[in-house]
Amino acid sequence: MKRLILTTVIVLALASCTKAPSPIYPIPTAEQLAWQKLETYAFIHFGLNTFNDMEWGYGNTPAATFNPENLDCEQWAATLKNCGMKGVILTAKHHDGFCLWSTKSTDYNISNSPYKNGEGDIVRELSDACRKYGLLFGIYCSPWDRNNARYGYPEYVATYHQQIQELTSNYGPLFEFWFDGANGGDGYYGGANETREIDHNKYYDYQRAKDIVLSQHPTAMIFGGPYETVRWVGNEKGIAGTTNWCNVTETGSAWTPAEVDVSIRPGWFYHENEDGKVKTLAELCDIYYQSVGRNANLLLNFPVTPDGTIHPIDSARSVEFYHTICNELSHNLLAGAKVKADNERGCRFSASNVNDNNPETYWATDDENDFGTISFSMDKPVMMSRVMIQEYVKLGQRVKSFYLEGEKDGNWFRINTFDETTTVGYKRIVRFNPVELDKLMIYFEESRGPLCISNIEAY
Ligand code: FUL
Repeated sequence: MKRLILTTVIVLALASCTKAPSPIYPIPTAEQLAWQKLETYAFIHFGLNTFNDMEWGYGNTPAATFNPENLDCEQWAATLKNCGMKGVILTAKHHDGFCLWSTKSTDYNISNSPYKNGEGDIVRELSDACRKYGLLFGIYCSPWDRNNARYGYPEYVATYHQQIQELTSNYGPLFEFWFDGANGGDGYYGGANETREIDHNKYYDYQRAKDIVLSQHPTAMIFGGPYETVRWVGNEKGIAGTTNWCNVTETGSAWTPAEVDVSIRPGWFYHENEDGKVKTLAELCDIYYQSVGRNANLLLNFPVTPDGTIHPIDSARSVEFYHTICNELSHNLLAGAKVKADNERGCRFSASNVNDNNPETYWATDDENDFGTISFSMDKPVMMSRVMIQEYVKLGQRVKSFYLEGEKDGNWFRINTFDETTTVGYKRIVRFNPVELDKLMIYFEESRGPLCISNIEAY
């Protein structure tokens, strides 16, 4: 009997409880959401270009010039782990067509180089090191191939698919596959030395290419081509827009979050004359706030040296960068603050969900409230210079604009953020000059529907 009463009470409580807001499409897949939580991972550009001081090999550089003498993929993995990277994407083949594994698809590969007397396989070495160091592994395989005689003809497409097949079959789980966007132009092409143009959306049969990847790696993200699941941010400077929606694509309105790719040096490949041009700590921190802080993932490139290691300057700088960011965002000043909102949907959608440390709970407003304010009262005045906001993006990205106000000794004032404050998405971090506050207020001015905010922190 007691049990019956209890069940009835629970059922009644649930029935009287408001429904969750309806999703606003598009919404992310579970895989896209997991990918977005990675936030930072590394790129490695390494290949024939490394040994010939080039960025875009023409496709005729001899394979014999590939000879790293102290190659150590564990040094790469350890370095990347030490600077907080969650994974690494390797240029298994760049535009010059040279393959870092002993592919059956072309002779232009590592087995015809002096490295380990032709027995080497860098895709294997790095994927093994990643497993050992707890990093995810991804692959870049350039569709453009300036070496292949049949590039531009139907036969090359089968060759390209074979390369993808080999790379997706033999090296364990992949978290991302990169089809680069640079396509067609001049090249060696087996000695033809000419310019070949292709229609990159049609030529490569990207549907098939994607199917090959996903059939073995169903959770992998696809970068590039018409069926991509993550998109290029549009520049290689390390900057996402202050307004950054996850539903902007060339072809439609699918959820396609942005990835910010940028090199720690000016070039993607190593050049000795860039040893003094490694990005400064301040530049790297700006890049972080302008990528991860603007609802995008950061893909930070490390050009491996001809020796076969990550250069000590790059390694030291990136570790310093990681520690700086960790320090800046380590102590949440809103933990324990009193939270109040002007509108709450009720039940499990209360405002206090934004600082309960649980990404699965969120503050939601009523259906007619596509705006709202939330305030935090601190026990004692605190100095802050950064606010982080996260939407519950499982139900879609909503916020279109917001701003911050602070209160000190009873006076309210607007906080001048460095960035324009428009979209939020999975994560938005805004910076401002340090201010001392008793209270913080966030005004969400406009949204595509009721607000769904899962987390708010300040530092
Ligand atoms: C570009 C390429 O052309 C560059 O060489 C580099 O690989 C970069 C990540 O993508 O499209």
